[in-house]
Amino acid sequence: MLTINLLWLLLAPLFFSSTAAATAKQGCEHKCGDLIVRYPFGIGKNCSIGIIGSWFDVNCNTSFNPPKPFLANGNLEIVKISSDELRVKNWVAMKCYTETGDAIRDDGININLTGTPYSLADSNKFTVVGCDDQSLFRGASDRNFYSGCLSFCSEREHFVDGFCTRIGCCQTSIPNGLQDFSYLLGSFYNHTNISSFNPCGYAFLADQDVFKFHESDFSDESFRNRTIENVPIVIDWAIGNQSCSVAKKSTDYACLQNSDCVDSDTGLGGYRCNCSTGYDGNPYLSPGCTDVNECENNPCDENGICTNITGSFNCSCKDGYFGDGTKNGIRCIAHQNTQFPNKDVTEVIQKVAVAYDCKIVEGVLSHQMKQFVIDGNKVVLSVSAPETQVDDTEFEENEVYAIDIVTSTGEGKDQRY
Ligand SMILES: *[C@@H]1O[C@H](CO)[C@@H](O)[C@H](O)[C@H]1NC(C)=O
Ligand SMILES: *[C@@H]1O[C@H](CO)[C@@H](O)[C@H](O)[C@H]1NC(C)=O
Ligand SMILES: *[C@@H]1O[C@H](CO)[C@@H](O)[C@H](O)[C@H]1NC(C)=O
Ligand SMILES: *[C@@H]1O[C@H](CO)[C@@H](O)[C@H](O)[C@H]1NC(C)=O
Ligand SMILES: *[C@@H]1O[C@H](CO)[C@@H](O)[C@H](O)[C@H]1NC(C)=O
Ligand SMILES: *[C@@H]1O[C@H](CO)[C@@H](O)[C@H](O)[C@H]1NC(C)=O
Ligand SMILES: *[C@@H]1O[C@H](CO)[C@@H](O)[C@H](O)[C@H]1NC(C)=O
Ligand SMILES: *[C@@H]1O[C@H](CO)[C@@H](O)[C@H](O)[C@H]1NC(C)=O
Ligand SMILES: *[C@@H]1O[C@H](CO)[C@@H](O)[C@H](O)[C@H]1NC(C)=O
Ligand SMILES: *[C@H]1O[C@@H](CO)[C@H](O)[C@@H](O)[C@@H]1NC(C)=O
Repeated sequence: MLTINLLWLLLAPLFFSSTAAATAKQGCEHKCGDLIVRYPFGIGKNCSIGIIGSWFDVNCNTSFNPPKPFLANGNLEIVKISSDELRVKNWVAMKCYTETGDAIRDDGININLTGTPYSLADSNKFTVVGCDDQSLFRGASDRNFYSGCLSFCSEREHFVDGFCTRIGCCQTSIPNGLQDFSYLLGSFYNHTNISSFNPCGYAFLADQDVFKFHESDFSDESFRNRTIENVPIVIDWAIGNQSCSVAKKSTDYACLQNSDCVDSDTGLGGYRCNCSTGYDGNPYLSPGCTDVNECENNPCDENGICTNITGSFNCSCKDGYFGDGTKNGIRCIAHQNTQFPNKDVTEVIQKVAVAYDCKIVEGVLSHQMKQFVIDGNKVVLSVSAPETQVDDTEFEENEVYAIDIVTSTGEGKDQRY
């Protein structure tokens, strides 16, 4: 009995996670702690894309609980892997001062990713937090890029909570494609006079949508650790250093069936693969991207019929409806001569009268009109009453009616009788 139960537990993940199959290479682990590792990245021997060395290896260190994923034998801890970027834990420069202005701690940052498939994304903002701090960001490689920002303030300033507004916090843009860069902190007055509420200054890169500045950050001893943990740096990645057009001719071209090649926009060369519209899966893993059944969450009109076709879907309409069947286009419209009885009009007239707090005067009929016939046989009753009965009929195309309605604020009875 126990064996069977265990077997179930072991087999269940294989049966139910069909996406896991497309995530990692066969026989490879696809998770390290909470991180989902999607090929071309991989955990363990021969699990990542091999053609460009071991840059896509994820070192899953199980001596931590939960295990921590690091990039390519380095010390960059990965937070998230997406189809076009990576997020890693932050690098925070920090400089702290005593009351008398002596620097007691000075940690600068120096990163060199030259020769790797990785570079800083321009969605990062270079950020300085402090009230007597300035930092210079230097990006080397084959271009010389310098940028910087300074923040100067006293306790009396009005700090805007949640926003980096140049008061206590400043931010500046960086271009994408930087691989070799450094930053460290400097000060004008060594934090003298402000050390009571702001002993340290900080500089770091931050995904512009994630970092929120708070005044309490100035005196929070755990600010650096919190930022490292919670504010990721966005890293662009690419396969190799060739453009799509060149890579397509090579034997190790990575984009498999039904996928498109997308040139990296970092200026460093390289490309990524993307499933073509109407297909999904992992474009780097055999058999490539597969046809999606778009009809699963009906993309057509509610009275439409969806047909799954290769790479797309078609919409049409059910019997009794016409149109193109699409949700946002012509949709599906009921054929006009189906079920439109005269008593529907009687009901509508009644509803309008009620809305205006009026009564419809009984015994008034609307007649169909024909050529030379004013009062045709088909009629519409303006209000149903026990004394007046008319035949149930249905409206048809091209019929003409003279609508005759009398309303009253009184009883709705003709006083002449
Ligand atoms: C990794 O791949 C190489 C070349 O394909 C092969 O020689 C080697 O045995 C593989 N190693 C493992 C652990 O599968
Ligand atoms: C895992 O991390 C520990 C602690 O930092 C370190 O000593 C060890 O070498 C790491 N193991 C691997 C395989 O990287
Ligand atoms: C970064 O690494 C590249 C290649 O490894 C090297 O040429 C360059 O000088 C390094 N940059 C710095 C600032 O050390
Ligand atoms: C700040 O500290 C540095 C080094 O300790 C010193 O050279 C400089 O004069 C100090 N500046 C001020 C304004 O105290
Ligand atoms: C610090 O405070 C002293 C005394 O109030 C003042 O003389 C000095 O100018 C202040 N320094 C700065 C940098 O604000
Ligand atoms: C920050 O993290 C480091 C390393 O994990 C730890 O040694 C240090 O005590 C932490 N600092 C604070 C203020 O939590
Ligand atoms: C492109 O990558 C290849 C192999 O990784 C390397 O030998 C070559 O120098 C790179 N070319 C450029 C322009 O970086
Ligand atoms: C990949 O394709 C999806 C859907 O077709 C699109 O939204 C996305 O922008 C594409 N990514 C790249 C890097 O081209
Ligand atoms: C899908 O719609 C197109 C355009 O209306 C039509 O040409 C095609 O034959 C349809 N395909 C199927 C499988 O219904
Ligand atoms: C559309 O749906 C997918 C997923 O179920 C199938 O794999 C495809 O074969 C199917 N395409 C066609 C043309 O039927």
